[in-house]
Amino acid sequence: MKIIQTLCCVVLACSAWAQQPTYMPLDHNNVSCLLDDEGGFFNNLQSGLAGYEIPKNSGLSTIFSGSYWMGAQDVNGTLYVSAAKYSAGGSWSAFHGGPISTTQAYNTLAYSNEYQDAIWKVSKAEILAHQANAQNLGYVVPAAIANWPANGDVSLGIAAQLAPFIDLNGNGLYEPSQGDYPDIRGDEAVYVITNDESYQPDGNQLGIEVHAMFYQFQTANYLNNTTFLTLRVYNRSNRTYYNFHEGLYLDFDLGNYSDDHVGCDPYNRLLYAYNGDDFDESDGGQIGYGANPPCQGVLCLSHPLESAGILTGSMDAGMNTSFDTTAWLLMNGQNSDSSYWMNPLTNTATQFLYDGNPNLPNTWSEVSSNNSPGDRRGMLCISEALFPQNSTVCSDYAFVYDRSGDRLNNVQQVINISGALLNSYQSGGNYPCLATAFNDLTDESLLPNQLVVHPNPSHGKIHLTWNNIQAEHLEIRTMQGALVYAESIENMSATDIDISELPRGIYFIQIGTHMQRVILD
Ligand SMILES: [Ca+2]
Ligand SMILES: [Ca+2]
Ligand SMILES: [Ca+2]
Ligand SMILES: [Ca+2]
Repeated sequence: MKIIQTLCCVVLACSAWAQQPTYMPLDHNNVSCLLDDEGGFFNNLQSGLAGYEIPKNSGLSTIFSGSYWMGAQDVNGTLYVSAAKYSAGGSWSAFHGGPISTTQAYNTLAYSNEYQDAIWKVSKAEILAHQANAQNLGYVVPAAIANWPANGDVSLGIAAQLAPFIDLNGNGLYEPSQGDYPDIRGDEAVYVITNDESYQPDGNQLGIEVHAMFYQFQTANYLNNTTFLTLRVYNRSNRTYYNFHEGLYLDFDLGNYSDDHVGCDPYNRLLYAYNGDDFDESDGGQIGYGANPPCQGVLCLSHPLESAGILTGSMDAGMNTSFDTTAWLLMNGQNSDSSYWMNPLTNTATQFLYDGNPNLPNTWSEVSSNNSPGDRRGMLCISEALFPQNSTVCSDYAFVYDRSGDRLNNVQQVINISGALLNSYQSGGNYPCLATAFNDLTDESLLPNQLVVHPNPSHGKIHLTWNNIQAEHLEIRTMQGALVYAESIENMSATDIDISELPRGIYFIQIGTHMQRVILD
């Protein structure tokens, strides 16, 4: 039983060291997720329950837990790794709440008063009300805005500039009573500051400060099922790093944890989990999604992927004794015995495990490999060749979800959503890593392209709608790629088609670079 195993881990972790994470929920759209200030996210180690619930208040969840893996080498090739794994036998975390103190003031009352709970939440509505009222006589700044961790106390060796804010008078000081306000993205955001220096389980930490902003939009489209993450990593050590790797380690549990599959799509920078069979049963500890289980993915908007894939038990066999080395090897596409990951179709080394589409039979997926469904964990990783001291690496991610059809349709939809978000990002959408100030307090700049097919499965009559897609033709192809239908769609945004004469089966509808899978039955 998953839950009991995890509770044992929590007891071990707590007895090994007394750090207590502070938890904060983010639940402003159809997702309710739990965040903490010890390098973890989407989990609750104290209760042993999954922490990424979707739909909100359903008791159903797609991710059990997540954590950061950061690693790099110095000029001599020495390895530095700060990586957390929730079940790594008593030292599950490599991060502790709060910013780096260059004077090692971590145990002072001033530091612990400020950063005992190194996690903050503020909403767009609170900021708008603050903007409207800040100049009024007798106005009291609300706590969520007053407590924003914008400036660090330099007398404690903390950086002067921490969380981003709109600085109306440009003096570098956060003065909410003068109208300054937090620079967030989304309708609500949770901001977390952690470092890998104040807690050192093994002494080869990087000396980095990690700023994580998780944010959500409340919308009528798929963004309502999306959580965004911006990570800003500050190198506050006295070393220049090479081959910096940043990984997100995710224990997907798609409802019932024991019947899942995982795959990746390097082109769309995506790692995703889907159910390994058509029905997600409940088990004693976790409600299952039942029929038509969803697909849950995570993609990196800012960076191409360095590696991604499913992590099997044999890969992390060495984790409890040499976890840092194993995490580093995995981020580099190697097993814990240093052998390289292999693609069985090409018989060559690969950084991407199961990089095929499970809808396409001649690609490498857990479906085409006839794998037995089971408990799955995955990792996706990006890299920067150079990470000098006093510099920052910024990365934008999105956690995307779909449950509009059967389990494999949902995989295709998650791939399509990822493609739409990447298009939006690469055409200069309003994302934190792309801008010095990103709080324009409107959502209109975030309107990704979409192609919607209804109904699906279909008996032949299909209604299609799309927006922001520039293309001259709509095409329908078989799974083998044969063209069976084409239509000119210039200056259109919707059409009705009838393919009831075609043989029953799976088809792909394509407009420009956007593709949807439709089942004809
Ligand atoms: Ca100011
Ligand atoms: Ca499942
Ligand atoms: Ca099942
Ligand atoms: Ca799992």
